[in-house]
Amino acid sequence: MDQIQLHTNAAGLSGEISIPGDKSISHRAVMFGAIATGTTTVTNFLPGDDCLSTISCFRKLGVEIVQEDNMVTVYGKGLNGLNESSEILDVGNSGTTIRLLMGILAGRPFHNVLIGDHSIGRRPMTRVVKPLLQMGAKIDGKNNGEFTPISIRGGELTAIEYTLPVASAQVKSSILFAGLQANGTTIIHEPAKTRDHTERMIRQFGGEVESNGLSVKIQGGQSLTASHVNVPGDISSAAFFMVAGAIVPNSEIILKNVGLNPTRTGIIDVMKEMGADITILPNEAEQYEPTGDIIVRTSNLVGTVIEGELIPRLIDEIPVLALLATQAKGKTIIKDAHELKVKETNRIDTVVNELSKLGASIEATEDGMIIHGGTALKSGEVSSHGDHRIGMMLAVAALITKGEVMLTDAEAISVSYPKFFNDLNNLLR
Ligand code: SPQ
Repeated sequence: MDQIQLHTNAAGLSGEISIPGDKSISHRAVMFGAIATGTTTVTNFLPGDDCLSTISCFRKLGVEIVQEDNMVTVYGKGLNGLNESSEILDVGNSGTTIRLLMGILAGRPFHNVLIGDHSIGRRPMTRVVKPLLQMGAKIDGKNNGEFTPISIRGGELTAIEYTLPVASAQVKSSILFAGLQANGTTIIHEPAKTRDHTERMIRQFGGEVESNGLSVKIQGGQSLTASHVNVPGDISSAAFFMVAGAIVPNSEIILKNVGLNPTRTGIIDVMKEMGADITILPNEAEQYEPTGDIIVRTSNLVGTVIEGELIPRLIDEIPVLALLATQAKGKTIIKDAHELKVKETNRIDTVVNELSKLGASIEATEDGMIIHGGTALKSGEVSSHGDHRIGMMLAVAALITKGEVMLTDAEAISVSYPKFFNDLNNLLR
C-alpha cells in the first residue's frame, strides 16, 4: 500500500531500451519445457512475479527448474514426469498460470488444489472448467467451479469440438493442453483470432497442430521434445513507452527486440491510424516468433474507433491506449471490450476512474469507453488498485502533468515489468 511520487512534467524522452521478455511466451516456455522430454533452456525469460508463480507451481509438481534472472533451465521428464503436489498450487496474480495449468492437469491422474490472490479470486474460471469437464476431468471450485479455490482430479480425456464463447487465448491454450493428452482430435473454433503463442510453441517442441482461419485442430497422444526458447521482448510492455514517446514533447526513443507476432500488434495499427510517428524495423532472422525494433517520436494524434476483431489483438494495451486518446484531437471510442471487466481489475472502471482523477474527459460504456481528447492532465492521487498495467499507464500519464502525482500500490508493476522505473529513468532527458 506504499505511495510513491511519480516523475512529472518530463522535458522529453530519448535513447534506447531493450524490452524485457514477453510474459505470455515466458509462461508457455516453462510449461512446455516441463511437459516435454529433455532439457529446455529459456533465454530472455521475464522474471516478473506472474512467471515466477508458474515456475513455483511446476516445481511443486515435481519438475526441476533452475532460474537465474532471465535464464531458465527446465529438466522435463514428459507429461508422466509430473506428480501430485503435496502443497496447494498458488498462482499469485496470474490468470495465464491458473487457466493453462488446468488444461495440463486435466489429463494427469491425480488431485491438486489451485488458489491465487484476491484478484484471481474474482476472475471467471467456468470458461475453462466447462470444456475440461466435457473432456472428462473432475473439477470443482467456489460457486460451481467459477472461482478459486479450484480442485482438479485429472484422468483419461476424450477429444471435443468446442466453440469458444469469448475470444480468449487462455481458454484456447487450456483446451490445447488437454487436447494433447486426449483420445482423438480436438477442434477449437474462436470468435476472433487470439494470440497464437501456444500453437507456435507446440510446433517448436516437435508437436503438430493445424491452424485454419479461426479453427485449431490438435491430435491427442503426442509427446513433445525439449527445445531452446529465446523469448522476444513483450509488446504489451513496449506499449507504455510507445505511448510515452508519442505524447511526451521532444521525444524520440528506440525500443529494441520487440515481439511482432501479428496476433499482438493491434497497438501498432491503432497508433498509426491515430497519426503516431512510428517506424518498425523488423529483424530478418527466421524465428518461431517475429521480432523487430520500434522507433517512436512525439506525434500529433487524432481520435479513432477501436472495435471488433482488433480487440483481442490489443486487449492488454487498452488502458494505455485510453491515455493516448486523452491527448488526441477529437473523440476516441473503444467498444466490444467487455473482457476488460474480468482482468486483474475491472479495467473499464479503473481506467475511467483513475484518468478522471487526473482531469481526463473519459466515460465508461457497457463494453468500453469514450474519450474526449485534447485535455491537459493535472496533478492528483491515483492508485494501480493492484493492477500492473494500470500502475504503468498512470506513471506514463504523470510524465505529461505539471503538478505532483502520487501513486498507491506501485509494487503491482513487478507482475510484468520489474525494471519498469529503471527503463523509464534511462529515457528521461
Ligand atoms: O495472465 P493474466 O493475469 O490474465 O494477464 C493479462 C495481462 O494483462 O497481463 C490479462 F489480465 O494478459 C492475458 C491476456 O489478456 C494473457 C493471455 C495469455 O498469455 O494467453 C491472454 C489474454 O487473456 P485472455 O483471457 O483474453 O485469454
